[in-house]
Amino acid sequence: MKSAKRRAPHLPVGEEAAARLRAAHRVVALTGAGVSAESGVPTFRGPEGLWREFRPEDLATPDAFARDPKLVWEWYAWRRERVAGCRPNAAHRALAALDKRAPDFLLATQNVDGLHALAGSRRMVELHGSLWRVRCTGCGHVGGDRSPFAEIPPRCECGALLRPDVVWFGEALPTHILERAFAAAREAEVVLVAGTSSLVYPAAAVPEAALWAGAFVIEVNPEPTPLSAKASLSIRGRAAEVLPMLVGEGAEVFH
Ligand code: BV8
Ligand code: ZN
Repeated sequence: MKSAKRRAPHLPVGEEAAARLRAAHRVVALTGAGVSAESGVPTFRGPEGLWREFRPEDLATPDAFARDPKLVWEWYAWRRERVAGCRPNAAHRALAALDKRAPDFLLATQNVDGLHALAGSRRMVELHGSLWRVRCTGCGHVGGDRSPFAEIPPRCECGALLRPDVVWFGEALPTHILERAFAAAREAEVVLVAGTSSLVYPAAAVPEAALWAGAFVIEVNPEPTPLSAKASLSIRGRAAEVLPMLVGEGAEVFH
């Protein structure tokens, strides 16, 4: 039986959120660029999200790649360089701890930076792919590692162009990954949504599906988002500060 969705008004929000997370058997977490902001990874919509004068939406599309694969690869090479110097922060570590603690857990991330895996998250799906993988536009081979490319744009042994193994705007997410995220969301008792502007779909529909199914949804973001009014609890704060308190024994500091 799913725990009551209604708030416990007598409890400070942080303490209630921590209590719900501790009591839940089936937990899902959804993260976005805000969780990696404190590791120095540029967010998409933040001021530092821009590369040269391009908006991410201009470069992260099949059309942009068809038009100018070199330009698009220069952008991804620049992001790989930036992220290579970044380390997981306390938010990533708190989610890795939650993965170890919760009986039934899934982390669905929109981030392509690989920091959740570096922090030790295991039960996880990368909804939008990874900066550290490439896919051949000819033979479909998927591979790649963290070493810089010998040439930009890089090519596959078969001679065809390689592309980043990420989901571009206008492209469908891998069905098995999407289904896993929505199935877990529909079964979850508690869903933790951290560091996302909740603007990009279908990722932003994951907590909505959970709410429909009666889950308790906790949002963590310094700014309000379109999800804030719908969430069971919306906590204003930075992920690296709030998530350790929600997951750790330190919830009492919310007094
Ligand atoms: C698809 C990989 C169809 C690439 C990414 C109109 C309405 C609704 C939807 C659409 C629409 N028009 C088009 C669409 C669909 C589109 C979409 O949703 N567009 C949006 C912009 C409206 N979606 C798609 O195109 C998807 N595909 O629909 O396909 C289809 C279906 C079947 C068959 C064929 C086609 C594909 C979407 C995936 C695109 N790829 N990334 C790459 O990375 O290069 S999306 C990319 O942007 C990220 O992965 C992420 O998802 C998104 C950025 O969002 P966030 O991560 O939330 O980051 P953002 O900067 O926005 O916000 C950061 C937040 O953190 C802020 O709220 C901030 O306050 C907070 N924050 C800051 N600091 C902190 C913090 N929080 C906590 N702690 C802090 N310290
Ligand atoms: Zn190939």
